[in-house]
Amino acid sequence: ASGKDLNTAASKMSRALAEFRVRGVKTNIPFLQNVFSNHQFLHSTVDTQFIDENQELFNLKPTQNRAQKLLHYLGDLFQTGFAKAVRAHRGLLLMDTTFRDAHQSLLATRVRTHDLKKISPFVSHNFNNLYSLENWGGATFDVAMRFLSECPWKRLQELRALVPNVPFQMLLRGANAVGYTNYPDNAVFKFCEVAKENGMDIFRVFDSLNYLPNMLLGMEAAGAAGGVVEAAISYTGDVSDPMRQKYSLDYYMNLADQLVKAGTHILCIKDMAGLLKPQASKLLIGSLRDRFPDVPIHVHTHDTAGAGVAAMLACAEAGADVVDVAVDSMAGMTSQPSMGAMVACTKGTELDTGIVLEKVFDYSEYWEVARGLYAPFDCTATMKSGNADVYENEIPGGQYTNLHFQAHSMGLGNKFKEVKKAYVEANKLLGDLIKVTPSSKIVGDLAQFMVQNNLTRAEVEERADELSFPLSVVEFLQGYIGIPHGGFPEPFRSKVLKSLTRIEGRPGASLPPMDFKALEEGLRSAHGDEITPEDVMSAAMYPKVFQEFREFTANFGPVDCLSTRLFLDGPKIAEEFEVELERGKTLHIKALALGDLNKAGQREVFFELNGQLRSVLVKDTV
Ligand code: 3PY
Ligand code: ZN
Repeated sequence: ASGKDLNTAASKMSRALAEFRVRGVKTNIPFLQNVFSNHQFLHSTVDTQFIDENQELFNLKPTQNRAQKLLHYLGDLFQTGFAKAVRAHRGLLLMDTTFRDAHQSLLATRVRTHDLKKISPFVSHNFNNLYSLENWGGATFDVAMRFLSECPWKRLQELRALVPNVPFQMLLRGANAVGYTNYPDNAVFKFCEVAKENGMDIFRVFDSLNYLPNMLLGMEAAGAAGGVVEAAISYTGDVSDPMRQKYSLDYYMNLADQLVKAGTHILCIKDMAGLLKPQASKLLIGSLRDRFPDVPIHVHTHDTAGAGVAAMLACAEAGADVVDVAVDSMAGMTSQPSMGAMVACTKGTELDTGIVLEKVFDYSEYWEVARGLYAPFDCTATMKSGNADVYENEIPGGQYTNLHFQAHSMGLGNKFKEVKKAYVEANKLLGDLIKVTPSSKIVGDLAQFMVQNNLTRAEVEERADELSFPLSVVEFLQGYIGIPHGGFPEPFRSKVLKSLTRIEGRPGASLPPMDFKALEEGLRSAHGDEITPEDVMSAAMYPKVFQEFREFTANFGPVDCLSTRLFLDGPKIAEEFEVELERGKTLHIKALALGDLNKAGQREVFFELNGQLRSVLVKDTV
């Protein structure tokens, strides 16, 4: 294989397999037998096309337990091979966040599977040298069901089918999985297992307090599922500022030591607020590179202050293997730095990404149009730029946009500045936390509480025993999400909690295991027999949201098949359109007319459906 081919998912896999072959191990495992008896694999070069054309060779269908165990062993070799290929790769690798964090940060996570699917073949054909495509986890799981009325698992399955050749990456909130609070351990394990079965490859695992026991749990769950484990240290403060002692270089190096010792395949610095300045990048990434020469380093940032490209270049120069970008029209501000800028700035240098700039332009053009469909959710409706004040308030990208939006919609537009100031004070009250979902929400809740009640930090501290704090704040102090670096703030904690219980150690350790059988039975009696293991996991993560999603689909059908304009705005009178329910099953619909309002406040709406007149009665909202 040429050096360039080593970028591709197929050659990463084949490298790992080849390494296995070199060791001379014989196997009875069908999929390896398949691959090893394939003449092309054994005797010629392979690239992504090899996977595209020989997908049956990679069907993992273990028939017995021994095979399953061996697969674990082989899976482990594969991950190791993957990590080695990443380290050996020349040039900078990119993760594309357009399908997840970019729209979580700019469009309130509203991008629908429909629009992701349309561009997926293009990504598969033109971006097969990406390190990975981040397309799942974080807030997407919740939002898919809650606001888009679509199944997050179906998204994963459909994208996997359309993009078989680029590794998929998800964001796992450690012991919080894809939720906002700790789940029982077995729920996190099962979640990772089902995610892996549905096509997920790389699990970025973080904890919102960098609380090691929570991180280890998530890493173990991802590893046991056979995923590539990418342990992520959430970054706050400024390692290049000698005045910022709490989150110093030593703090990060010690944490990295523990994560590497625990066997992470990839080490990630997750700069969720975009605080990593070029100077700090040099120091932190340079030190990590020296300490762990064999461990791939991946860096994530947000461009809120506008220094994202500069910081990621500094990280790459200091030895990072992979950095995160979003396509140009979905980049910048609270999203990731621009893919086009990174590709152009590294072109022809040692860090050349191998990505074709012209293809980035085409990709960006698609998203510029698609982004327009989501205008009602677009942060640029009110927010016109990023702001370097993020270095002071340390608000994560997605939350920065949310708080701005909330301040505006509550008529507190000019209060955003006040909310940001309160956020700084709330953070100090809580002991200067790492701030990322869900700890960031706790700080945000306290900040809004302070603004609404016109309270200063000194007043909150003084009156802590009599104020009714938001529940999230109280639960945090009780220890529901883990223990912050440096411990809980005292005497604030004792004043707020009084005699309320305090959880010792890792919260998940004291939660009873989830009973999946009982959960499944409950779902069957509520929604009928067609309940999949994926549905059980959706309900395990979000019981109420899942129930409402199922009720909605039972009433309104598969709305995920509608185009985004139809889904958000509905049809115009006389408009004709097609809805593809599945391949070969297309509905031709024409919206004809609205009838008069009846006494019950309903209106008859007339359609032509596949040439036949149809009408439905709907509650009038005009
Ligand atoms: C999430 O948890 O959704 C995040 O994006 C954190 O940065
Ligand atoms: Zn992020």
